[in-house]
Amino acid sequence: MRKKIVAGNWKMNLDYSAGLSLFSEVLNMAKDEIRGDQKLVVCPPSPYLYSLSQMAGQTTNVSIGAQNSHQAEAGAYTGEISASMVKSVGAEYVILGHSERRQYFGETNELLAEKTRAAIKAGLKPIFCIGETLEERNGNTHFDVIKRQLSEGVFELGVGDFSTIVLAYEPVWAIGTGVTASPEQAQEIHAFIRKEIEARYGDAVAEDTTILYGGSCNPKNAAELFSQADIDGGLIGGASLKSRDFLDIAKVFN
Ligand code: 3PY
Repeated sequence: MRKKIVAGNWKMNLDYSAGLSLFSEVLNMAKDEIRGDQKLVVCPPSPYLYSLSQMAGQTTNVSIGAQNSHQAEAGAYTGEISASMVKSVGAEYVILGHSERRQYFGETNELLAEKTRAAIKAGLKPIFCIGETLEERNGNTHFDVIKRQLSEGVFELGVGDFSTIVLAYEPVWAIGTGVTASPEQAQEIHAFIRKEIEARYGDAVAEDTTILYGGSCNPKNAAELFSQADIDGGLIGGASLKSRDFLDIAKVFN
């Protein structure tokens, strides 16, 4: 059975004390409300990673993730953070390839392949984001775009390394816009992604890969989205900044 994951991407929001309060609420609620076989991943701004990891302690169903990490192990890269640094402060996951990184920081599939390799080498589990723009969907090239993001971004990994990855389908037109893909639109792409994984790595790996939906997911639309056969949870933006909303989304699996 593949893992059900609800991950919160706080992006560049909340000051330190607001971040600690929010995470403490999430931890308390998760104790009573989250099933043992489910996973919550909280991805705060990097200066908070260590404190949140300490707070989570031995909690097994709440993990911490970074929002980015560099492709090099160390060196003269002012302002950057390596995957091993992220790992050393207690994080288990790292989001790679979010469309905001692709759009504002020029991250290409090739660069993301390097970042993914570095993250896995450091012992992190990448949450690797893919998704098409509105233009690409309207031009009917969305399947090609997703296929290329997969083949250039993660499909050169060996099967063992690929098995550490969580994929997140986030249509760019649904990020921060309040517009969500319909459950049918999302399921169509998730099924396509799973088929592509099957073609590359075989049926068992495809069946085991967790594929999240992201993009304006909230407590109102989560149940319908997560009830689709190939949607295994969500990567949550704005709604992860409110503990009640975040947990209500995660509770859909109860
Ligand atoms: C969103 O829901 O807007 C996201 O970008 C989640 O990563």
